[in-house]
Amino acid sequence: MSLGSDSAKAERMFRLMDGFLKNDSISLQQDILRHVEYTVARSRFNFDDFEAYQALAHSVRDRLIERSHDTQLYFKRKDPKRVYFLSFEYLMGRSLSNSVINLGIRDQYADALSQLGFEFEVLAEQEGDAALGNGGLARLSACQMDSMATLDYPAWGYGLRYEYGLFRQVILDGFQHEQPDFWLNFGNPWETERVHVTYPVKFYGVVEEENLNGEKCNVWIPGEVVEAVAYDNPIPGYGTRNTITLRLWAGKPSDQHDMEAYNTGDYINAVVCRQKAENISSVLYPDDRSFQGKELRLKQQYFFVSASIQDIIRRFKEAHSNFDEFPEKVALQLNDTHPSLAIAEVMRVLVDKEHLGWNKAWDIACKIFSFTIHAVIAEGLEKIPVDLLGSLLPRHLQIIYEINFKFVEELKKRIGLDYNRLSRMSIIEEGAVKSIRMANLAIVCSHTVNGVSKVHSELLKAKLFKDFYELWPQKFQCKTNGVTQRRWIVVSNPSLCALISKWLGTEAWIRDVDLLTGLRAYAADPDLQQEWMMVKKVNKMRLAEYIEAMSGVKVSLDAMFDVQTKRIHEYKRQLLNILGIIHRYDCIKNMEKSQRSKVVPRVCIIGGKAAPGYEIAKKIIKLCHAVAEKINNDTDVGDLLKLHISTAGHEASGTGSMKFLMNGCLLLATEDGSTVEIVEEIGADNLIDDV
Ligand code: B1N
Repeated sequence: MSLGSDSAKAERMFRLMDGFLKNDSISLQQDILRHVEYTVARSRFNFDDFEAYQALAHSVRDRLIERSHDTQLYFKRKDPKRVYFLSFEYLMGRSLSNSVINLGIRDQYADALSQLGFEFEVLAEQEGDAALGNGGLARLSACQMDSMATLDYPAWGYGLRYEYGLFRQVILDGFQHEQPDFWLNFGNPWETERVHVTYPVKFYGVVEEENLNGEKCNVWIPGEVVEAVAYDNPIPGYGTRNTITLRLWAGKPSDQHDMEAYNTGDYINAVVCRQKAENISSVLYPDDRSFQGKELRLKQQYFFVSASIQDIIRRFKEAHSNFDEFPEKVALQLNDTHPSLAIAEVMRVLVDKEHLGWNKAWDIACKIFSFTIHAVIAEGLEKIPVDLLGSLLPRHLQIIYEINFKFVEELKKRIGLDYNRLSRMSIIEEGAVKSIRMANLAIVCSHTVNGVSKVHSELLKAKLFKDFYELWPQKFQCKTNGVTQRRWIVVSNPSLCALISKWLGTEAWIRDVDLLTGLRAYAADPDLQQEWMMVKKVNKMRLAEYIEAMSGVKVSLDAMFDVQTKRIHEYKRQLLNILGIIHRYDCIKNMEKSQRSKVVPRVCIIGGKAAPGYEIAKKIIKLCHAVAEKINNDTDVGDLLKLHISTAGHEASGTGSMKFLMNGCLLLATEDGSTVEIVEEIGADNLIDDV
């Protein structure tokens, strides 16, 4: 990648900046101190761990910005087809360690910090989580961003900048209580606010027909306009300069909507109303897999979709004037149905603003969208009440009706007047509450539809979307989920990372995960096995210390740690787990004392949040605590069984198991989702079936 401009001015700028920031120990120390002094505004002779973390983060951010500029410049020149990933949720977690590892300067930073009297690991602990998502789907988005950056894709991620991430869980007397996660409290060093990248997003109002050069044209006169402001988060690839952007939108009051429009003469109220705009992006909905049809959620979805589409079209128009080229330059990936209003929005822009004509616009839309489904059951699919959509986005409702009308007409030609099938496939669901089936809309428009594991993808074809599969078999694909080894081994388990690199004799596996199979050759080597056990033991000690610090429960290092950490859901069967623990307790109690020495001691660890309104899940949490209370205080059973509940059949894929497996766990699993493929991958000789 080159800076490239040959103008004299650019040359001079380049010389003035003295090239790129340097990564030797002295330069890093200077940068950190400079940020302590001028960014954090603390004396460089007196600053604490948190201030050191802030300065460190800003010095890393500088390096990310350099790469991000280069990346944009490079792709602007090359003008390749860009992939735009639209997701309502991203679980990025912490960025510091991940960034310095991907930049390849972790050791240099550690060295620089130790010279300043700080420890990298300690400062890294100062960072909070960016928890802008619920669980698997949101973390998958984050892992995909890391992979796209690493594989040099010209990609962008788009989403919403929630001010409150997923609620914090507090346990009082065994019950879950929710507390707000105002994660931006101490500032966010990773993001850049782009005050000039803003777009108006319209809501409510009416649609009027106008005459434009003899042609009928629809004009949407909004009742409310909110400004979307871009916040850019750099995502560095590993071992490459490619640094892509996760662009998150925040709501700001719009100046377009003149204060007079409130027409009240009441200045105070007018200002208070403006302030409401910020509410759009304020809070993440904490319910996953249950769908409620709330207006604010729909507003959030349209808000981020509309801003993203405006941004994408602006970028396209900078280099192109003919929309025929749009599908060669733009690919839009819909992460579940949450961003699927993008389809109606693209149609609205192409037809009403760019005046392309319906057929041409539809032809373009059908070439640019692809759709990932994460749901397993029909009840999990989003349905938007027609009345709600019609009031919030009147023009979009018209467009969706038009798409559906044309689709159903076409369908009649293909399948005849099979009214049952026609009504099943229609984008509009008739019934007590007439609603829009967002998944049907997304399938009709997308060129590709994928499930997230083999069994899930087959299920979509055989059950959930059978009618669509029979119509368009070529659209349906499987893209089994994965997780990035950069986060889930390199960042989270440095000693295992060192072991793997040592035995493979290379770090290439950090880029290409398939190379891990090279370890097979040494699997039987007693030296490797011993080193591996040692890594696990040390990690186990760290976990035991953490458990004691968090809950006061002392656990034995000789026990087997039996962990289930994920959202609390009936289908995930935490209840089965806890019943199993009660049974084990019962067996130990009823056992002859002499027999007890044969029992493998266990520490059972259950962790996860319940959606605030999910009563049964909350009761499961209380049950776990009640059982733990009983078992952990029974001196008769001692270390043979301990239960720690962390406060922190229907699975489409499941990704948690991958994270544990790549760190050397034994997996006790149901034969669903990705487990089936995990068995294929590890081989039958590593499987105990039917225990
Ligand atoms: O997506 C993950 C899968 O590994 C899991 O099996 C699957 O359950 C999960 C509405 C969801 N499905 N649906 C959601 C999340 C948020 C929301 O508001 C639905 N999450 C999944 C990744 O493919």
